[in-house]
Amino acid sequence: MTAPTGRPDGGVRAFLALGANLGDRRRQLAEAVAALPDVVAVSPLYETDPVGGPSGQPPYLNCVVELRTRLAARQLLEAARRAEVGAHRERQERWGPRTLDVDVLLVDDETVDDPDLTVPHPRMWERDFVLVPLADLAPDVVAAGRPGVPLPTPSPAVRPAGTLTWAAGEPR
Ligand code: GSY
Repeated sequence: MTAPTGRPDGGVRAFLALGANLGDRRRQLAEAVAALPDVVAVSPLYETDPVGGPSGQPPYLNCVVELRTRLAARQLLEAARRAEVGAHRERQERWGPRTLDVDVLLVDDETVDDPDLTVPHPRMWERDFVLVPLADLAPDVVAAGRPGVPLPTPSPAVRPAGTLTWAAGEPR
């Protein structure tokens, strides 16, 4: 594991991916954004075909948030878990439908390789439901992670679904 390098202002750039395919998806995402620490930007929403898991799952609503934070990846995982509990998520079958999933994607150049946390997220570069909203917020990051590959764009499997109005009622 390496610690984040930090910056003179004390914060680093981090990205979390949010997804929901049960319940009031938009509300759960909005409440999660409001509960997460140090959020500075929220991507547009996308309605996306489920990847993996049992067949017949409902579509996901996905977005990515950008943080400017002094928290390390481990602390961000704890914040993500708290947000999931807040959405009444029970930890059930792997890849199964859920009211809220929050994944730590990137925390500056920090790397973690623990049984319960791998950063950068090990599957992020294969998932258009992550890459399309991440490219909206940080095309530089996506381009650097996939040199020579065009930026991902919406598709029939990753459909624009508006923007989030978060809990306080303010558009982000
Ligand atoms: O890994 C996040 C949960 N998840 C998703 C998701 O958020 N969106 C889509 N489209 N498919 C998914 N499969 C899983 S598991």
